[in-house]
Amino acid sequence: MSKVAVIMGSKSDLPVMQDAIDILKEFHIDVEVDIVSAHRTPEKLFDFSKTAHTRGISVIIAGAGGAAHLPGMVASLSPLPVIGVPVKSSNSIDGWDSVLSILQMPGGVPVATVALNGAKNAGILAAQIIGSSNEKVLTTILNYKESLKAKVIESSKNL
Ligand code: RP5
Repeated sequence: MSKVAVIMGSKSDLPVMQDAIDILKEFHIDVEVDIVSAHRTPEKLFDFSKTAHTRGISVIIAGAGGAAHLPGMVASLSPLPVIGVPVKSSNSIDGWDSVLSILQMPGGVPVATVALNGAKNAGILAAQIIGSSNEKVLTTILNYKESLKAKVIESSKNL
């Protein structure tokens, strides 16, 4: 079964990144969680990125704030799809620094960037990537979409 790695630059990113972990667990997808700092543990970043695809991981979700180099550097080293989560951290000016650091990648090295603090969508996107070649996960996503629709229909009934 495919696994998703959820990594973040600091433990302080965990309250935001927990949304990705929670939705992946709700979808019954295996998750590996770790702290990998581009600036404080560059050797760990290198080792993680070079070996992730050899350990059954299919998608990497990487969250960081401020001068958020983690997702881009992981994408530069790993053959796996990388989803970047810009985090509005304590050292972020207003969140735009995190967004642009992750979003504005050079040609050839994509990072699929979600909204500021958008870890839940990162988890859903990772599941959709796995679901494109896994019938069971695809069914889970279809059911999730149905549940979103049912919630809206239910709330409009109760107005
Ligand atoms: C970034 O700096 C981390 O991803 C985090 O968002 C931010 C602040 O880190 P701490 O100082 O809280 O460890 O590299």
